[in-house]
Amino acid sequence: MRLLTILAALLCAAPAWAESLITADHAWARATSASQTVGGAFLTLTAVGAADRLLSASSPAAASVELHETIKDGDVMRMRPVAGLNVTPGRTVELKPGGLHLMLMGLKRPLALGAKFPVTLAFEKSAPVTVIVTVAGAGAGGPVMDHGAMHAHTP
Ligand SMILES: [Cu+2]
Repeated sequence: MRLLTILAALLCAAPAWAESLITADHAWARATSASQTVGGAFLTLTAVGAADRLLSASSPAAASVELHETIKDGDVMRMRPVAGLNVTPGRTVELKPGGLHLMLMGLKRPLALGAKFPVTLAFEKSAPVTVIVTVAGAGAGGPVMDHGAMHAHTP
C-alpha cells in the first residue's frame, strides 16, 4: 500500500500552470466501494510567490468537492467543511487522511484503483490549478476514515 502511494505521488507530480503562484502535487485519492457516494482526495500545496488561499475545488468525477478538516470530538473522528485554506510561502500544506482533505461529494462512479481524474483548485489570487488525481488502495496512507461518523454524536 505504501509503495502504491509513493508510486501515485510520483506519477502525479505534473507541473501546475507556469503562471500559477501555487504548486499542487502528490494528488491521490482512495479507492471507493460501489456503495460509497463520497471519497477523500489528498495532495500537497506550496505557495511559490505570495501567500494565497485555496477557496474551492471541483472535479468532473463528483457532483461537488468540499474542503474538509478532521477533528477529534471525544473518541469520534468527525469531518467538517472549512471555508478556505491558507497557503503560506515556505510552508507546504499537506492534505492527508485524518487531516485536511478534499471531499468528493456525489461520486459519479466508484473510484477504481489506478484510475485518474482531474481536480481543479480555485484560489483567491492565483490562476486555477488542475491536478490529476490517481486512485490508490482503499486503505492507503492511513486508517480508513469513517465518513458515516461525520454526523455522529458522542454517546
Ligand atoms: Cu471529508
